[in-house]
Amino acid sequence: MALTLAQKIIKEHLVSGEMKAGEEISIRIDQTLTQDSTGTMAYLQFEAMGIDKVKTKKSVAYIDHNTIQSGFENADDHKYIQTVTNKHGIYFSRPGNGICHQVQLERFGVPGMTLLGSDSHTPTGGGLGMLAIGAGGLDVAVAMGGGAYYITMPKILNVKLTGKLRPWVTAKDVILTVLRMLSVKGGVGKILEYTGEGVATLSVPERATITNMGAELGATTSIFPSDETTHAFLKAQGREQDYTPLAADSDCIYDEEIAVNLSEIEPLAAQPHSPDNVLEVSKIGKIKVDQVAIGSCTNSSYADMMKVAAVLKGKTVHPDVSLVIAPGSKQVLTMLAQNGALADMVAAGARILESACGPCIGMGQSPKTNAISLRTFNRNFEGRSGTVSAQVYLVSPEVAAASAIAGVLTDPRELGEAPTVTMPEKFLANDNMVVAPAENGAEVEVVRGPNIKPFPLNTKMPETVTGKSLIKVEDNITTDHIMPSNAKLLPFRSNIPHLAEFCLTPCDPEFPARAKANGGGFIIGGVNYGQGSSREHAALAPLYLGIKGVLAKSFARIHMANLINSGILPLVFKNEADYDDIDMGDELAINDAPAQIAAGDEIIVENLTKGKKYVTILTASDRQKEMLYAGGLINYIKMQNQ
Ligand code: MIC
Ligand code: SF4
Repeated sequence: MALTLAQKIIKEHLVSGEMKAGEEISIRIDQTLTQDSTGTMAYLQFEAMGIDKVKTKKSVAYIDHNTIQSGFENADDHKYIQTVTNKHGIYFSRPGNGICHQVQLERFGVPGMTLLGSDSHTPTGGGLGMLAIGAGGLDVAVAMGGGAYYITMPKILNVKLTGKLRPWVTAKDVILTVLRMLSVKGGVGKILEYTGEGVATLSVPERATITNMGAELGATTSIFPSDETTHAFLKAQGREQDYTPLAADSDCIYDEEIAVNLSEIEPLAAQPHSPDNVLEVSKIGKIKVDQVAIGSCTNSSYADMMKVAAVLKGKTVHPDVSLVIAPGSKQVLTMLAQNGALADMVAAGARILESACGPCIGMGQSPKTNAISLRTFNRNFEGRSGTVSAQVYLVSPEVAAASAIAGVLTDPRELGEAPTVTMPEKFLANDNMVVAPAENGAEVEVVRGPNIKPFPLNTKMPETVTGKSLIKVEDNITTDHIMPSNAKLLPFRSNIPHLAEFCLTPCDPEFPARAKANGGGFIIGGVNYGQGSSREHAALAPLYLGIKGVLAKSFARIHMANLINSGILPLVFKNEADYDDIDMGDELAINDAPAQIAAGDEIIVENLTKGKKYVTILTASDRQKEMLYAGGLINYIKMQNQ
């Protein structure tokens, strides 16, 4: 049978299940990545599994998120991750080496392999023709231990690219176009596969910008073929041996298809507060800008930075704009330093940050009150910058640089001829900031600072699951709402009791106290509940607060998996109108819960306060049902090992 590229890679890695959209399958994982803000938890869970050495082809732990060390916590976490990875056969990318997705693309990604990462932007690897998927830390821990990764077989959506980008129009504008077409929930349950003659016009880093931000569509992943462009990129990285040509069969059948003509795209921006709120820069107009931030795993490649440097060269940043730039990796930063582009940036007035996530996750550089901030990042959720009143626009590096000079949002086409940046024949490859695992792990002592607290474990599912409706939230609630992350909270990623005090507080500051006072209960959510990051803290903090179930109109993929991994029921209203019926404080009950779950997909939730019954749907495989009975994945694994 003719297969798409994603299907080919899945077939090659299939451990169980049938490759039919909607069916549960499991796949073998070749590579894993973790970063520090999800890594501490993932390694604590890996340790709990009692496995000596990782069983993957390559596992890498990055330190890139929690890099501001304003207290001992982050440094303690770094040390814990460095020692625990050294012990268990995992490579350690030291702070300063770069953002996980950028470095993985440059140094480790291999076309045709599977990559599972405890970060939602892991699909960046799809730019190299990898099947790269973001997941909760626990799923990554299981994969490191050699366990298969379970997903629902996605539909394959063909994004057919024709034409060629015009000057000043970028890969960022391509993915913003797709976001405008499909919305932040349009990719749920799908893999986006890019094909067509337009593919050959895009470089690997440009492809990676597109697959990276596929996460904002809610897609399982996105993938480009591996072709001569991929070959040249890997060769320039000194990794020609990792190249294999890969493409879909010419007669394969896609479940869905959209067409994007690259020649028609204009410079775009995603307006506050959602990545799909997209409009042409020229239509938004020349709004005054207070901050410009360039970097992140979406747009911090060598080529992006060189274009920014070319725009800034010989100019001065507008006096009312703070321009910060974080080159994506040590490779990029070193090359900019050597060829003089860094000097052009500094001379123009840019504030250079270390190669890390930085402002993208609110780790510093929060803008001023009511600021307009232009960012080359991938998420502009309200408050994510660390300043609740800030208005964040997502733009290309070219728009960002042009606007930093002008002081107002600027369509870079006004600048005349666009700079041409060619890929270097050789990237500067020096992996001296990647520490190889110890030969003899048994001799390594794992260092645990006082910030490392045990993670919460659920208990077996009771016969009757009861509790109050503790909060009712709108559509598109992000994990940034559920478990806010900023410079003040990120240092506590290994301290769930502390984090739980902030759970859902952007929606309702009283939620944690109410949940505790009631001994837990239920969350009522709208459409696409839990979109955004892979952080399982958005499930672990509710678990700690006693949350038993979330009743929502629909869920984002990774968050739903994280809830089940924590033994929390993700239930979807069969009839969306029932959402309106439930009020905060209503007493809810699921009678004979395990029996109802065993009997099928429909679970009856009773509203004891209103004397009503709601039909909800639990989309869970038999294996996930077992996990729910056991009280989460760790308890399930423990039971199986008994
Ligand atoms: C994000 O961009 O939201 C993060 C921070 O990278 C998260 C991971 C995390 O919360 O630690 C993600 O995308 O998964
Ligand atoms: Fe880091 Fe931002 Fe990328 Fe998340 S989206 S991995 S915070 S750069």
